[in-house]
Amino acid sequence: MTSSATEDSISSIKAEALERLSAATDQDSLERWRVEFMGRKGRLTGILRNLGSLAPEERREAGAAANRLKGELEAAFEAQSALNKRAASSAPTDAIDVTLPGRKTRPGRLHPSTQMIREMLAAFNEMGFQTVEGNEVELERYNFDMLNIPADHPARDMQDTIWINRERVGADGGILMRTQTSPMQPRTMEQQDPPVRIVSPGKCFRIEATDATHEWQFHQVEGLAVDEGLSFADLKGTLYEFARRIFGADRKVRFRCDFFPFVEPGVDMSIDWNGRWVEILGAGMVHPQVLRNVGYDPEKYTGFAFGVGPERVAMLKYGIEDIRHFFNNDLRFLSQF
Ligand code: FA5
Repeated sequence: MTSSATEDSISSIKAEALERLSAATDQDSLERWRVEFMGRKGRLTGILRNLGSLAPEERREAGAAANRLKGELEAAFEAQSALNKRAASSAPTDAIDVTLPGRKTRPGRLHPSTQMIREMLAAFNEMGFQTVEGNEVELERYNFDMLNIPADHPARDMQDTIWINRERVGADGGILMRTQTSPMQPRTMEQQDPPVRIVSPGKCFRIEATDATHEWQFHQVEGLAVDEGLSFADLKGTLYEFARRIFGADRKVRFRCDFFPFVEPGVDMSIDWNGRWVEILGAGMVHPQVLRNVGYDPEKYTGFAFGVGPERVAMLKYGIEDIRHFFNNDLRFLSQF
């Protein structure tokens, strides 16, 4: 073989090797390429071996060209190998593997507050109360004025109420996040004549120093019954029956006097929790002024109302030690219900 023949074959090997290398996009074809061009019996090695048959002058030139090619092919090989590895690692990992065994889907579930509210509503619905829903953003008129809560009552203060607009505008007053579901009492009575028998669930908001039994957002279920001849016995009977349905017949229940400006007399009801009384609701006979405010005749009609906290009820029913679990969105808590 002559030197020029060797150089011809070096440049044709180079062209072919580089073209084939760019098509070797996986590790197997890359390895086949390496064996074919650079292996012990490979084509470049063949040329290097033949150098011995050339005259010394020609050998030097052809040897230098062959070594240059060797260096170029080695560098091209490394570059292609790196390219292949990068492509493999950035390949989509969410490709569907049809050989994987099937897994059970994890269905979502209702929030524990929602479950508790539904259970409570079902109990009251069976006793003849109809469910109505109200607004979370309320007018001062319904949250306070119509409920006989005086203008200087501390609950209207910045410390308890989250105000959207504190400024009084006409009879509606300011705008606030409702602090209780009781605005649904005058809202319902304004819309219909007695008899009334409703329950109204929803979220309430207060500026609270939170602790194990107080959140700044929580739910209430309001209840209201107005008719001729309703008495305190009806109130007690309804709430006893509610407690019996939710907690069972054996759970101890306690009524105590309490004050709310929109009832007279007023009570709260507590449930026995390991020897401790925990308050779950406020209640009472609807104040005559509240009936007058909506145009009902308090000489003809009487009524009772109550506001229950479903988170407190759930805590007692399921032994939850801290109300703050309800709104932390921790699946370890939520998935237990
Ligand atoms: C009221 O909100 C009255 N509107 C209840 C009422 C209705 C009285 C009708 C008379 C007639 P009180 O602030 O006590 O009252 O709240 C009633 C219930 O809501 C409490 O017993 C408790 O179960 C729940 N509750 C009140 N504040 C919180 C709070 N910060 N975190 C969690 N639950 C609360």
